[in-house]
Amino acid sequence: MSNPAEHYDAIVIGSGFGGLYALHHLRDQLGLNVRAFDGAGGVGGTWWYNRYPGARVDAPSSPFYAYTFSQEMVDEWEWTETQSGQPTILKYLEHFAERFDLLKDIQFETWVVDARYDEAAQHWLIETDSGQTLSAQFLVCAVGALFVTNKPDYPGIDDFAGDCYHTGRWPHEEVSFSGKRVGVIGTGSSGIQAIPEIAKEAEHVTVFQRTPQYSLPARNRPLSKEDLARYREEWDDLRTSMRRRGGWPFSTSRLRASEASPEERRARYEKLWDEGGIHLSINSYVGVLSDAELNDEVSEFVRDKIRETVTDADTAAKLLPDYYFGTKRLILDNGYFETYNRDNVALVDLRSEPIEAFTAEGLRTKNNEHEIDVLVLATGFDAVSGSMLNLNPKGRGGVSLKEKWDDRFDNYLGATIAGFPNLFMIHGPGAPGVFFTMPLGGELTASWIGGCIQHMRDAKLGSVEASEEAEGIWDAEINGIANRTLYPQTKSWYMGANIPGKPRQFLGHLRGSHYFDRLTEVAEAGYEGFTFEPASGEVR
Ligand code: NA7
Repeated sequence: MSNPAEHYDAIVIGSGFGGLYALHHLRDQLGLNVRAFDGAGGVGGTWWYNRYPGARVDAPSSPFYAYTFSQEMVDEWEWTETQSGQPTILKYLEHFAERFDLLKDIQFETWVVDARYDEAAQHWLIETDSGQTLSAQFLVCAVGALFVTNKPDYPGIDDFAGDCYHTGRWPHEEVSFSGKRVGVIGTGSSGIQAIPEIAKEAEHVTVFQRTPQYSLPARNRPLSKEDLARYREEWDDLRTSMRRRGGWPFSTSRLRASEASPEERRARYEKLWDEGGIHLSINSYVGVLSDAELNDEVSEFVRDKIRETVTDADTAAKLLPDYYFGTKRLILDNGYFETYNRDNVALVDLRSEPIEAFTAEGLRTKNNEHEIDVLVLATGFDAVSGSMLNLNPKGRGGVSLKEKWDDRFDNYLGATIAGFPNLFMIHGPGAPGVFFTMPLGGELTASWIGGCIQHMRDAKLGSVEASEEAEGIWDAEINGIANRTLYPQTKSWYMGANIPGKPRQFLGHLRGSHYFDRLTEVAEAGYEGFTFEPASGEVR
């Protein structure tokens, strides 16, 4: 790999929302020579892989889960539903790639299998699974916050002889459940979206639930032409509002629970429940995610809704969540709890009835045998850090990311790592990721990366690297924010708690708007927390 045939200014890995925008920004707005790689067969990232039945965005309204920077894109794309399905979002990303002529610079079905920093040359050396070697001054990792799938290691799971699908690797060809007995493990967003759809078709569905979840009615509906026209007209203001208000252009509630009577609060929860989407979480009262007593009240309200919806009392009892509302990823559903009123759906509570082993025909729980034809694993991801560790770049001194992140995912600004010069992450640990609107977050991060690269070009600098001291300060900032909330008290993938042996650490920045202010401040202060080296020679 010492003398690669091709050299680029930047290599982008990944062509989801973040990677596509990074390619466009660096190539078309900064004039860099950029190459992108994706192991998938097309653009889309998360939306290319997660094509399970029922997959749809859980944003308040589709136009805001989209690129924001181009008024033309806003004007020409016809969103038709408030919560678009996966096929629509994938088409949107394909349209974006075509419209900005990005495809010619993306190599699909190509995995980057090695990435090493060459300190003398101040560039990254890249090797792909097709044997190509390349170099680039900058490596932009847009490798996805939800990419590496989590497969349970139940005894004998590989002996199961029927079809097995993970929601995060759903096949491209149609999967028929007709006449089939289906087992679904996992009731996060993916399971809760998929189960009602599978139940409509399958002969029987058994859901194996480890943790009962809060899920709010999505109330997906057609997007009116009037709303769409208004969004287009007011786009500049809406975009500013999204940037300022944590990702969505809606104000969050400033109401104080203590100033309302229990009856008034209940009436407010009812109203927000009827509105659907995330409103119960962001628009009820100040402090739902930090005040345990208030959270308990909202939690109990949702549990009451589950009791009202599910007709069989035993099943309803098993479905009642017992952690703090909103401290695992909030789920929006389209008829999830109602699905348990169907004759062909059964629920197994793994807390009282754990899985003991799989067989060729199905699985055995503590007290029962469950014969199934199809197994659906909706068991989530090694989230946020998993895809960077999967890439496992080797930084200064040949130290690998696996070594660096052995016990903590140290980073600076969620975008850089000490010891890994000229490497940038989009939606890495320490960034807002899912706590902000992912497409806008990707745009803002890629633009910040572009700004840093431009700064280096202007000053003829060869490398940029975060300091370990800055990482420590950043870690304290992230945890300081998280520790003022109830999030750390719940075992969730936000805390790394869904993967056995994964270091426990809050993986995101909870104050997205503040985070992007911080990025700006750091740049304006001359990239505080970073050290630069002058270019060692002609920067290739
Ligand atoms: P999630 O939210 O991580 O959900 C995974 C589900 O699978 C969850 O119910 C887990 O239970 C369950 N799970 C995981 N491992 C096991 C084992 N070994 N046995 C039984 N059950 C298990 O992933 P999703 O794909 O649904 O959603 C990911 C994100 O995509 C989501 O947050 C949105 O941002 C979109 P647990 O709760 O851990 O007890």
